[in-house]
Amino acid sequence: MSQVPIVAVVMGSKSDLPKLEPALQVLRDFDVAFTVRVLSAHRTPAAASAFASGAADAGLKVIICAAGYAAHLAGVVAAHTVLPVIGIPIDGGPFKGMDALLATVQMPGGIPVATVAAGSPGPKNAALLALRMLALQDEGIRLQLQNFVRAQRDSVLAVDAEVQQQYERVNE
Ligand code: RP5
Repeated sequence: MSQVPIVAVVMGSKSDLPKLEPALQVLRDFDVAFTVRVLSAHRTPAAASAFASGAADAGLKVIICAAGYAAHLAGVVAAHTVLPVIGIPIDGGPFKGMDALLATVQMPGGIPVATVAAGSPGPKNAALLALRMLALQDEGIRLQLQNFVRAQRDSVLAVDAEVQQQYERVNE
C-alpha cells in the first residue's frame, strides 16, 4: 500500500462508522491508501472546512463523505475543494435516510456531489466509484476493477446455473 492517503472517508459522527466498513473493506481489498476522519458540518464546521481546503495539497484525490439526518457534510466539503466528492446518505433516523439523501443529492448548481444510494449498497459503491475515478490515471487500479467486475459476473452466472438446476429438479 502506498504511504500517502489518496482517498479520504469522512463521516459526520463515529456512529456512522459501522455502516462504512464495506467502503473501507473495498479500499483495503484494492490496496489503496486511505484516511478516515470524523468531521461534522454542524458540530465541527471549522475543522471540516479546514480539512477540505487542505485536502488537495495533502495529496488526496477523492473524498467520500457520509452523514445522516440534515446531511450537509458532503456539500460543505465540496464547497471547499475542487476534488471530486462522493456523498453517502446514512440511512438512520425517523425518515430512514430520505432526509440525508435529499440533503446530499440536491446540491445547488456549481458545487457537485456524486451521491450514492442510501442504505447498504451506498458505502460499497462509494468506494468503487472512487476507484473508478482513480483508475482514470492508474492502470493498476483499472486492471483490478476489471477483475472485480469479471469475478462478480462469474459469481452471478454460477448462482444462475445453480438456481436453474434447483428448479429443474423441483419441476421434474
Ligand atoms: C449526522 O448525524 C451524523 O452523520 C450521524 O449520521 C447523525 C447522528 O449523529 P450522532 O448523534 O450519532 O453523533 O451528523
